[in-house]
Amino acid sequence: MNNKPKLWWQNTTFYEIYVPSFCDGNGDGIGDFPGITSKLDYLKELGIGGIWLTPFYTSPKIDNGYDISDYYNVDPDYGTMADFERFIEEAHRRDIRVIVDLVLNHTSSHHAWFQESKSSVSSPKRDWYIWKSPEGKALPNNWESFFGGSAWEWDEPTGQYYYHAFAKEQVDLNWANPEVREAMKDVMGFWLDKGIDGFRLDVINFLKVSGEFQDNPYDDKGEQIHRYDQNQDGILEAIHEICQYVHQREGIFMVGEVGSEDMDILSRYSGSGLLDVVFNFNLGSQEQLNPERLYRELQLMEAKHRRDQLPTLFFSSHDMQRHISRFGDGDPSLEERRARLIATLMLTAKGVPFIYYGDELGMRNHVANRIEDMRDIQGLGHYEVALKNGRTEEEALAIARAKSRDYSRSPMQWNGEPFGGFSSREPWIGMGPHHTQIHAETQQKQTDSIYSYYKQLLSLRRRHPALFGGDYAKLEMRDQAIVYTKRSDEHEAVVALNFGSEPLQLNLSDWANRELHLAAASQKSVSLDGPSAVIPPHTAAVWLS
Ligand code: TEU
Ligand code: CA
Repeated sequence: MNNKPKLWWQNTTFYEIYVPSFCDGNGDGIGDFPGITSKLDYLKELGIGGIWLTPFYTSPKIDNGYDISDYYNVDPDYGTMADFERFIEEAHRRDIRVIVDLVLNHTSSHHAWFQESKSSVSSPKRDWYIWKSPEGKALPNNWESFFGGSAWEWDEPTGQYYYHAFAKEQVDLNWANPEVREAMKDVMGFWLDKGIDGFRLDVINFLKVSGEFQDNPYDDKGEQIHRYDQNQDGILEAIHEICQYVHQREGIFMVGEVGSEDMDILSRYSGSGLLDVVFNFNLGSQEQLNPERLYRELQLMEAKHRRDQLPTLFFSSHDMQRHISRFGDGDPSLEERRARLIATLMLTAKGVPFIYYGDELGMRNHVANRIEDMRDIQGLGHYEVALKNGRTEEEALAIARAKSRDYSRSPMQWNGEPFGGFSSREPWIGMGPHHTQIHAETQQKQTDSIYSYYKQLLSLRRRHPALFGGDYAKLEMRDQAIVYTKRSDEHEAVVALNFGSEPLQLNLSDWANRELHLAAASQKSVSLDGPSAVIPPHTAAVWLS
């Protein structure tokens, strides 16, 4: 990427809103559009430029909306079409762009297309999904669903199996069928006409499965390797077709979820004629904080992106645990300091940042202790499978907790009220820990809160060319610190992220050609003596010229 952004998304910081958990406007315990719209001033004040909305279309919500039964409507739990239109209008009025999450890979089993498809083997929509007749009732192959068990579901009336990479209520479409591709382009056109600014495309590398249906291999831990059910031949043609259609309209941004940590696989999917960017999970998905690994991944991102590609920067999502909890080593005194280091990395490094709602407040993981409190189909699905395989309830619960994605989905913590100001009644999912202390209302008033630190970083990133654009001039590891210089024309930024437990000495004149000023520090105590600086343990500092 050349260091001067030309397209709006190249210098935009996005904010992911998990729609059911952000703000409940009508008091039914579920987040909705009137709620989200009422919080746009908060987002403007924070300084974000784009919103990613998770699916809000009509859905039985087996997987919280990633199972769409009507692509042309808003689910009544989330409001009306008029509420959605008003939200777009109000976001745009504040110069906030909106991208919507679209699930092209599968529909809900309640969708009229699937109902038609399963009505008979000769249905005109039979071939819209992936049906297989094996010998007798033997499974077509060993492919596993991500939510536990086989990816094949038997349909007794028509005597065939259908394929589902996720829940059996999320049926995979057959993208080899041109009618499917046309139908989905129509869906995209519909939402573009509503004025949205782009799409986040769910599991976009799943659209094709191998036509030979070979068994998948297993790794040495016994986990299936998804070799034949994703990243298959023909996938890029399908994505190219969608992108060409969407990019006929100017300025529409397309970010793809390609669930892979392999940068060589990822890099196939973006660039000219394809997606604008893909989520690179390699950086933010580590289970524990490992600065060397972060450094290596940053180097790899630099090496593996061509100049027409830009990486993404994110550390939490609705599928991941919150980084503050993952990286805190269970030590409350480290959690927030490390979270501020990560925020600094995310908002100063090269790439398109995606903040996950509540991370700007330091919201912690929510833990469902009992199976009755668990909401996520991925946790619940594996629980059922474990019980079926003869595990005890206790063992099954442990497995379910390892698989569940509830951790990061608890309601946004707006204030100290019992339901966090999210809702007036008990929300659909439990509140996060310490929610009466950790919330927006107090943090907005405190200049030294993590919220205020995010706000400061966002403001720097919006203003400074070496931060919103810029290429790395240097990227190094010093003991346990990652240090980099970014440059854009005459502008320079130096960022030091001291993850270690010892102070870091830095001679700034080694890093930049110009005189720098300290623009932000994650703790108060960075000391400067001429061009030499001392950065305390677990502290980040940003200098600008
Ligand atoms: O996630 C895709 C995906 O690969 C996840 O299942 C991921 O592997 C898992 O969550 C890791 O714990 C997307 C959406 O982001 C997710 O919320 C949906 O459940 C899924 O697609 C199906 O639509
Ligand atoms: Ca509601």
